[in-house]
Amino acid sequence: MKPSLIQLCHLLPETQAALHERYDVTRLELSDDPAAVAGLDAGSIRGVVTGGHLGITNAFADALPALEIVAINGVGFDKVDLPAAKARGVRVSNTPDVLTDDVADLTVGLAIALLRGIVSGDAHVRAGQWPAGERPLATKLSGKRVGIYGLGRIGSAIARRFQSFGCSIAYSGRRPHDVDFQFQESIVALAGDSDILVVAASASPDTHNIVDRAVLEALGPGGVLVNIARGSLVDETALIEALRSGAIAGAALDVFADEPRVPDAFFTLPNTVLTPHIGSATKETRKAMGDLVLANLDAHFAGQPMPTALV
Ligand code: 8YV
Repeated sequence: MKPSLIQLCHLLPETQAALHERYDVTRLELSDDPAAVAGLDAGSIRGVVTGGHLGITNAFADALPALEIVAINGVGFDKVDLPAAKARGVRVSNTPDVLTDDVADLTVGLAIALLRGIVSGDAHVRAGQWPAGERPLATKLSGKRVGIYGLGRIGSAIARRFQSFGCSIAYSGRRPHDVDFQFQESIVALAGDSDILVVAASASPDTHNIVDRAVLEALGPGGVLVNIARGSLVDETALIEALRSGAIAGAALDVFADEPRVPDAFFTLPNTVLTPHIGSATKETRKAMGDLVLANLDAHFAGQPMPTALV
């Protein structure tokens, strides 16, 4: 008999097909209401497949007494209570590495789009405004000082890309790494020495709203913020205020505190570039992520070690 799974996130059709071949899959929306699983034989559900941005709540997991594995289709595990999973003997896997390039590529793309006015330039041409006048001059990227908060796998890939633009790299985070980049003890100090502040750390209670008013003031009127990590790392109220007042020059954001809801205030701020959490959203990467989700599930149900286990 195929093991029964609940699928909470969207998957590519080929991943979906492979999942259905091997497992008995029920597609559901994540909910804290135990009624969400009421129509199912909850006691038969042995696995949950979920997105990094979705995770699983303890209430949902608790409604599944036979749960053995939560396979995250993403690198972030901030929406899964790992200690609670461990205490219950539920295993958790994620999909690191395979999405690193895409997230790092997007970071550089966002920085260039913001500094060079690519999005507003595109709108200008499409609106037929070019004959009426030139766009204001933009800001150069090459050679700028880039500060990276969170020099993990993704932060390091971002650093390598900006290095190839002749940018200097500094970083901050939990601890210094064995790298040639300058380590700053605090994110305020990092922001104070950066033209471009990139948020690449994972979300946790320690990093909640870590980019606050003091950090934005340190970044200053010439500085820009790029966030490709999680919206919860940035105090959005302070950011909107800083963008309005000119305390910083601009922000490029792929992630928001309450996705997919984005504060209306961002829509009217011309010094922003906003994307809908597309860091890993390419066909190639989503295929690789799906393959890794399947590999983790298959290993678990075969009694083998999972390739990318968190717990
Ligand atoms: C995706 C992500 O949005 O990897 C993560 O943690 O947030 C993104 O890659 C998501 O996980 C896709 O399901």
